[in-house]
Amino acid sequence: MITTLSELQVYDKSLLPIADKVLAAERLSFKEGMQLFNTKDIPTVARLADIVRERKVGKKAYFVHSLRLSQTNICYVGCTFCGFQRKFGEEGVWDYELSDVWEYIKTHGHPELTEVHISSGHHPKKDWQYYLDLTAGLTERGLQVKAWTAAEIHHFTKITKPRMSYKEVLSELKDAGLVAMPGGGAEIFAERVRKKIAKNKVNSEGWLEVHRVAHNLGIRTNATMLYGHIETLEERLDHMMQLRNLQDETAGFFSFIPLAFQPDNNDLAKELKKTEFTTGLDDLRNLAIARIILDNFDHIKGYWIMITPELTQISLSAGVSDIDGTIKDERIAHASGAITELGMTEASLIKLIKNVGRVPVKRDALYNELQVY
Ligand code: V47
Repeated sequence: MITTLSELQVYDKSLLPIADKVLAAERLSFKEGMQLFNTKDIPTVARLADIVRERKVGKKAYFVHSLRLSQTNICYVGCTFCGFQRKFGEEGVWDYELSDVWEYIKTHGHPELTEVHISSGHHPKKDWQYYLDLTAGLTERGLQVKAWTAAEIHHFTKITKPRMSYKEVLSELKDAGLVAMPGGGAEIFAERVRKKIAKNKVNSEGWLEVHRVAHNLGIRTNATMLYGHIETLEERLDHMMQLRNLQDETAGFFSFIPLAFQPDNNDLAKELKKTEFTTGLDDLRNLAIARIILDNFDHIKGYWIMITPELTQISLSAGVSDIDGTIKDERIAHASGAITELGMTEASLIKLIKNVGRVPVKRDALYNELQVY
């Protein structure tokens, strides 16, 4: 492991004080974070991130045997970056009743499966009991339910009668079996951007408050950030800083997952006339800076669905310690043009990690280690 400045070979000498701080495990300021975003010396940024990663997890790299469940794509929110959402009666719409979900689990389930990660829309008509029964039914089938973004929790408070609080909604879901929450719906916290791309979704204050309440109830969660559209680099860093502050308060986040904008079949891409994916360099820089800035997060996740398995493998040397999982049936990124497979086998994930000299660790939804390969 690199421990001295001379071993680091820093090309951009203005980064030396930052490198010093990272080697001494000291926290970086906003200004220093911006210096990392503005330097052309990405190899140094990646190496610094790798030092932080190694300090946290050593040679281990984590994955989960998971299944993505998108029980509906009906959504009334209308985020402009989303190609997944449909209205009733539109082409390509689907909407599972509970019996359809149990069939889906029968078809896709198998003994290795541990986590079901639910990713779907804000349905205008489904009642509160549906979500409790869905969570309970999956739990009864022996699966760990990682579900409901903060945006959905906010939506649930609106469909309960009388209107329940975040705490009440989350407590009932926890009693039904919910073990962890995904990090979706965070997008970019800066209201300037949020107003343009996700104006009907929970605001950033609400998103953070749902996670605060979840953490206080003992429900661990993740956090995402959608980047590569109209946000500035300052707004990316501000997003990370807000997460770092909340993590200082609650220590409830497991991992941070940057989500690279997928530029097809959505209004935002059309408006921006954007047809190209984020660059590999930007993806890598973003992951590395997240690893350095979010010193209180255990994991930075490289989401192979959106940045490809190849770049995810490289990102293991730039701060990433978790590569999500088998997934099997991803629908949100693919609705917006993702070019990756819908899922990956466990064997491929293990190979991806082993080929760069890391030790694959199969984990469950709560990061308990199930098997070390
Ligand atoms: O909230 C939607 C994003 C999220 C696009 O917690 C898009 O482990 C890029 O949250 N381009 C859902 N992103 C997925 C998600 C997630 C993914 C992987 C792991 C975890 C975790 C969570 O997908 C949405 C939104 O931010 N999204 N459309 C798009 N065109």
